[in-house]
Amino acid sequence: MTQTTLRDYLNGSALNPDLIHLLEEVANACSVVADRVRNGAFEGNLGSANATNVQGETQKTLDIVANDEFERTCARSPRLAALVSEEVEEVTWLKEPEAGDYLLYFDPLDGSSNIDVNLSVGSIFAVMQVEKDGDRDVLHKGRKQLCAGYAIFGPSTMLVLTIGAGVAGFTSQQNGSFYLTHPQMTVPTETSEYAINTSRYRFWDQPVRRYVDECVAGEEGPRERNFNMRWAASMVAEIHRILIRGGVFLYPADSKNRTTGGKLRLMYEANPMAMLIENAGGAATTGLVSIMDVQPTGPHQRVPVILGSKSEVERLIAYHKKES
Ligand code: P6P
Repeated sequence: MTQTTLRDYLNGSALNPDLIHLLEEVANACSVVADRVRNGAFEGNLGSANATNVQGETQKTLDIVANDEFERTCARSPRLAALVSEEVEEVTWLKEPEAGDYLLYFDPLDGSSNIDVNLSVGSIFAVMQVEKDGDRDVLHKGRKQLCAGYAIFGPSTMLVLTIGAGVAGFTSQQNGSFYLTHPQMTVPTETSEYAINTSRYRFWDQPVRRYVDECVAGEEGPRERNFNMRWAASMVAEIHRILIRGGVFLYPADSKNRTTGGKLRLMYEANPMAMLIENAGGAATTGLVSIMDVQPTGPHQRVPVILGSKSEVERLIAYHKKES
């Protein structure tokens, strides 16, 4: 049986050829990052880079390697105008808005604190259209994303992508090529699995405490069924699990992150994942508004994130509404 490659899938779509070119370069960058992560121990790339990024987080050597790879590879795309990276404070303009068509937002290596302990990590990306009014604006709502996806470097290397309708998963073979293995990824509406860093319980607002308390109460509690909890400390791994078997992921606003508005970044973590989850039949909210309706105020803005199986997300929205 002939396997469908990522190129076959993209060429069979209605996407602009220049956007297809960009997405292929993103896939190439992900393949190289996967190799560099896999060979980190042999290339002296494990451990800290003894630097901090714009987020104030300790940069791993591989964070910098992955960012440089994305910049180098994706800059080959003829119509890419600008790059917004988690690892770089300023927006990198490759050409004036009039001379380019696309903006690439990316977290080159998400969950990198997991690398040294050999757990799944990945790269997250989204593409938006440059607006030709020439004032170099990158702060567009997530609803304007043309496509979004992630690569996950786990037992297998996969690329999961939405180009507007539906979500497709591609698995990499040794030669670095991606083949369609998960043609229609969907999020089950119902779930009994939630993901949250429960060490932050004492900081949570009441709606989140109520939701988790009810899950923990199980069949003796108001939900009258038992729940399971997972926390991978890697957003890519959490979202991938939800796209495979359902679940709800929460990194909510709390009393510790109130001033920053949450932990996860809007432009290159929350928005891309929200597009994937919504296009797979799930829901994605800050607790108060849909993530992709948030008007960005800065390239590294943080937002609260609650996303996954629609029935659980809608319950959490109702709990937040009751409190507001
Ligand atoms: P915590 C990784 O640093 C990340 O940005 C996400 O990938 C992940 O979901 C979250 O932070 C983990 O946060 O508080 O468990 O370290």
